[in-house]
Amino acid sequence: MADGAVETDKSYQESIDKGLNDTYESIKDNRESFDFAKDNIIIFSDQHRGARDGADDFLGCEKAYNASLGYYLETGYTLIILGDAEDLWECRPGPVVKAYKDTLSLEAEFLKQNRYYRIYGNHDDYWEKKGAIDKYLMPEITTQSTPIYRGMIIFHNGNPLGVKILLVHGHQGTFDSDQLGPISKVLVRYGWRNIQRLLKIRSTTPAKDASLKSMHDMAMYSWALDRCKNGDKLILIAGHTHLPVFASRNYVGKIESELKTLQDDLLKLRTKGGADVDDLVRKVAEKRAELEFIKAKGESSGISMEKPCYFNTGCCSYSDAI
Ligand SMILES: [Mn+2]
Repeated sequence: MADGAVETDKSYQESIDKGLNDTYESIKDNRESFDFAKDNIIIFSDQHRGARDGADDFLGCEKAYNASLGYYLETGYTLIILGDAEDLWECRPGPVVKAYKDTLSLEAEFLKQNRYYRIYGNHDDYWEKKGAIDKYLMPEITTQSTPIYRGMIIFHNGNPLGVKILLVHGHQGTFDSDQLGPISKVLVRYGWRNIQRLLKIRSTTPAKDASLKSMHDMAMYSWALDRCKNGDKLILIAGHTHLPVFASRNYVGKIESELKTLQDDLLKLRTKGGADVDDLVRKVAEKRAELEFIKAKGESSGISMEKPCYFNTGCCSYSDAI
């Protein structure tokens, strides 16, 4: 078990394993090669764009997001959108597309330059049907149609090391997605979701529940680690939890580990005796303040996993865009 690991329920893990295995199998041929020494890629997920009402999570993020798109557009980056770009559980597609025409037009500029890929999540799986994309998304923004994938694999040109990066939204295996057949999906979308909206019942999804977030992160990490241990050189990049994870460490995990290093340094300095410790005490105190600040913001507990085979893109739902 990794440091700071969160116990994962066995049946939950099995469900996530199955969901990710099924998706991985089904998208194995959807591969793109890049020259990672030259090609820059930016991945955003979980914008949850709505209709500019009180329930619209993207509203506060719009300025920072559009500014970053402008920056990455001019600097030649390839843009990958990793799911839940629109919240089509809360809104109909037409009004959302209309509300964010400028943002979508910016995304379309990447598409025109063949620097755009898009993967759907659970909140925008409406786009799995090409007809829906052509009807709502494309005509408003561009005449160029683009597929929106279930997932994709990217790798370095020629793949000399055999390393693959799997890109999926990360909802695979959860109740809201792969466990539902097409009929159930329709019932959920048009039945349960309406009741939920009316009665303001909150979904228990990883994006909203801190302990589930950590459990879900651990489940996705464990799946990727298992694949690696079985000889598949795989790095998993997902979104969905709204919790950024870089090289298998979340933000809290990163700050906790930096704090521990500073505290150890301080202890060593004090043991030696005589040295001026004030500067280091201040650094420890500032790091502790940073940790308590992000914990109070609702970030879940520290995750620090043993192998850097899992990354999470976080979300685009805050004014600072993370
Ligand atoms: Mn999601």
